[in-house]
Amino acid sequence: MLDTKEFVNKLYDEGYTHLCVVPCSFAKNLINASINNNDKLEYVPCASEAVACSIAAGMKMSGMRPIVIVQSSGLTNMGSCITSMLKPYEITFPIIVSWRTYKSGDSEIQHEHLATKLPDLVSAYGYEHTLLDNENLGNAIKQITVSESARIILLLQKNTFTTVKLDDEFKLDLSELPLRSSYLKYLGNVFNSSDYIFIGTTGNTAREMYSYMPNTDNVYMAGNMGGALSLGLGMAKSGNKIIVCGGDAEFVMHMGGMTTAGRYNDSELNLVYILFDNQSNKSTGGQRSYQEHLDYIGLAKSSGLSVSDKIIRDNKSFEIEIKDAIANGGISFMHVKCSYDPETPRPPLAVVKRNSIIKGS
Ligand SMILES: Cc1ncc(C[n+]2csc(CCOP(=O)(O)OP(=O)(O)O)c2C)c(N)n1
Repeated sequence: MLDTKEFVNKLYDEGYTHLCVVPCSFAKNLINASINNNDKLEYVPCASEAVACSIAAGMKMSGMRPIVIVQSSGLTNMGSCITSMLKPYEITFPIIVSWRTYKSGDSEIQHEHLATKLPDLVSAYGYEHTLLDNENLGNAIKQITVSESARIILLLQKNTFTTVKLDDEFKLDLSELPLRSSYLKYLGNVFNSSDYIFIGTTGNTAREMYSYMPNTDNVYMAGNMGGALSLGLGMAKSGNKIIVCGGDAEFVMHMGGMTTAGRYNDSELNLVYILFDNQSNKSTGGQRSYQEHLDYIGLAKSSGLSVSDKIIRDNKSFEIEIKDAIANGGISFMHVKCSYDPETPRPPLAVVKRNSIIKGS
């Protein structure tokens, strides 16, 4: 393993200035070390990998020294930036991609394809790939400096970095807010014999739905981060009644989906997006999403969704608002603040695969 604090210090000594990141649990300790030492190596949390890549390109063009860190599924989001910006404009900087693996029978089906095809994808982008050395820190730093000016993508394996806890001053305190499970249990009780279909997003929302609302008709969207509202729109357009249980990081990843959805907000449709906002990426290690500057309700409203003006922070308000959203029809949006539940198990493969069953109207 690499000593994470030393690694960050060495990157700083080499002149690196920023880590442009969409979190992955493989990079959790590196992200924590960067946040703890933000004056040395600035942590730039990004809504999507496309955003991370473009910011890094701009930084490099302006004389800064960024490093991009994303997970394998996110490398696909960077495709346009890599092939139509980095390549033709000959911009290079280190790109570290965590290589998610897959075991047969595992329910993390979002990683199955790239578990074997990641090198082919890297090659199709016109890059070579190298495994980041996870034993020799000096060599790992050298690999990074080489990739500064070459088309090489560094692949990060699990357990490469030693444990670094986030300093207390950077930790979130959500203790005043209801647990997400309290809202989910309510949905589970009210909708258990209804014709509503629930979509759970990648991250912990889907996992918690499996534990806390087992008797509703649930689609567990293990991957496709950022696509839940659009998936819901597609399903709702054929007459299905849909409620999406989303997360704050998933919500912003492809926020353009909301501007498209707003065009279809009419009473024929039944679609509710509930943004369960725990201000963090719970499932990848609890990194803050740093999105407190966002007025989610204002964004949804100006995109054309039906919203109530209230940020929901308690169960009673939640019950009133979800009833209203259902009664009014159209496409509704709810911003619900919540705190952390203990870890719950992932839905098993057979349950996740039910996603592929066509749900007719
Ligand atoms: C394209 C892509 N990039 C990154 C990830 C890694 N990832 C999985 S879940 C997640 C964070 C989800 O956070 P949020 O939506 O707020 O839900 P929470 O886990 O907090 O409930 C991330 C970054 C991914 N699955 N796909």
